[in-house]
Amino acid sequence: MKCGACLLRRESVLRLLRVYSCHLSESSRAYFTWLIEKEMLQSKRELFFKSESVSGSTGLPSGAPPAPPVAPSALKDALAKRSATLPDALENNHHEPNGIKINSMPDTGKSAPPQMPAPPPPTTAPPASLRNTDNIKKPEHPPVAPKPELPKIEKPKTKELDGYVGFANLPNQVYRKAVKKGFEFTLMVVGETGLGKSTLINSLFLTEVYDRDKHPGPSLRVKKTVGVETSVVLLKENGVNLTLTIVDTPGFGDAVDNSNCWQPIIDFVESKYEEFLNAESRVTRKAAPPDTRVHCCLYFIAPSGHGLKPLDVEFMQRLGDKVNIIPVIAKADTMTPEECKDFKEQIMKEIAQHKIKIYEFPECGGGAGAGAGEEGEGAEATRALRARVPFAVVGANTVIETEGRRIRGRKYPWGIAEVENLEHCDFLALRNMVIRTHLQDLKDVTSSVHYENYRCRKLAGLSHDGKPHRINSNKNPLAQMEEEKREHDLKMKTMESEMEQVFEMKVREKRAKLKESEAELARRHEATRRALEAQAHELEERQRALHAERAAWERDTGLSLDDLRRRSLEANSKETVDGKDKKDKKKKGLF
Ligand SMILES: Nc1nc2c(ncn2[C@@H]2O[C@H](COP(=O)(O)OP(=O)(O)OP(=O)(O)O)[C@@H](O)[C@H]2O)c(=O)[nH]1
Ligand SMILES: [Mg+2]
Repeated sequence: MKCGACLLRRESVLRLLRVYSCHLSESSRAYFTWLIEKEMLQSKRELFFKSESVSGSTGLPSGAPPAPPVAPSALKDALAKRSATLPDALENNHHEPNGIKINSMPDTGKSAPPQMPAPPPPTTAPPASLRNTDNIKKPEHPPVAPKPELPKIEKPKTKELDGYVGFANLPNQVYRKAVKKGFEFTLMVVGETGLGKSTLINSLFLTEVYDRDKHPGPSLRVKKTVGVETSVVLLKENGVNLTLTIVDTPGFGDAVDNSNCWQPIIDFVESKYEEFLNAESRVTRKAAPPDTRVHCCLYFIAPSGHGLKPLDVEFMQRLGDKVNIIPVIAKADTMTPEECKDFKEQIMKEIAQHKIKIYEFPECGGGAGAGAGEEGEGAEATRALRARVPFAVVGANTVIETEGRRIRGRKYPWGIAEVENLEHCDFLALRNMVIRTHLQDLKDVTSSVHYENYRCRKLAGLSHDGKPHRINSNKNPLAQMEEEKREHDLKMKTMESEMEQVFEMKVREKRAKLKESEAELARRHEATRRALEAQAHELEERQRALHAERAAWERDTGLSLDDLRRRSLEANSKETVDGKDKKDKKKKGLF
């Protein structure tokens, strides 16, 4: 390396040369300037590194590099627990008694570079469906865009560090940040009515996710879920917060016509993707918009023992590429273990036969019980989990006391079906899988596969069935606008003619109705007229009969009605006169 004074001298010579270059021809001057610039840049660079090395020689201690930060004991414990779930052990790292891996200094007495820990293994393996590229649904008409030439990225070389820098602490930072932020998870239950969806949700979280008044215990239960119900609860465990969103859907299958009964559920799932996409695409957006997407869907299969119903097949086929489906056999306490085993085999056979996409466990599990360094144990646990699919579950809201134990279960005269007993059902395996070991993987698959599919479809202008609803090519925008305008006009004309047709139809209907009511009125009028005529006729008949009766009576008695009337009038007037005389006499007697 040159000394500082030499470098300064070189720079002043270069400046002089630049002044001199003004007298050169155009082309020579350009070349000369370029050369001088290059040289000056080089000398500046060298001067900079010179000063860096000078200050560096006094700034840093030449002794041992600073020890890595020691994690607080609570954090250590948490890390120890966490490292127990990491599938791959870092073989070259030393282990502290509490299970935390801390870089140790080799005992050489001299300052030696600390052993750098290998990058932490991912807590979850990459989603299986990501590895399986068949799972990523590509739109049928992807927009064809010219491929931009990407700059070549060189593979970074591995460098040995001379000391401890501190980035080995990165996993701790991520861990702390994640714990502080908390976790979000959305679980959906779908299936026929009365299969115990709402009951299982309560059993899953060892708490009444639903209020007791709204959802009384099994013996009192009458409530039937009638719409998509969303309940959000904040669960806390060892300082970790989990915001759990439960989506309970109304049971289907009991209607006469079940066509499209899946639509409200598909709409719900897609509306959540839409919300997320909108939040992501805002001009001013949050770093991490709230994730309300459905991460897991427990699909309840009736314990019929015969296999999937056509409705189950149809439903799972439609929902399989939109959400992580985990099939579940409901009310497993109604089957014997042998029946349950056969039923599971039958269901898996049908799932494969109908090419239904269900959630696939990642190859080397999310670490179900895999301790640090225990290679293959995670894979073993995953294999065991896979063997249990579809999970046969029992749900109960009641806690029973038996032999001094308090257990969730269903009490029968012949015994108790325990919810959390792996010999009775797969409830515990399901809960461990969804919450303890694969929650993050479920979220990852939702985000990187299902949401990406939706996003891709949406941005490519495809409808949910994968058909293009808009011409989308790399045409010039004006032509595209023209085309869209033409389409719009055409649509308007079609709508106009449709409306005219509807209008004409309505007018025809109205006219027909008017004619009908006119005819009805005429009919009623005619009927009334006839009734009146009949009454008049009857009256005439009666009158005639009366006259005949009178004539006969007059003939028989020799009297006429007029004579009778006259006589009675005379008698009346006589009575009146007699009465008056008597009164006058009385008056005279008084005075
Ligand atoms: N035998 C048995 N009965 C159960 C089980 N789980 C729930 N039940 C009973 O089944 C009935 C229906 O349970 P719900 O949880 O309301 O069923 P649901 O699927 O939510 O019904 P909808 O809301 O109509 O869709 C209740 O009487 C429960 O006690 C189970 O695992 N085994
Ligand atoms: Mg319900």
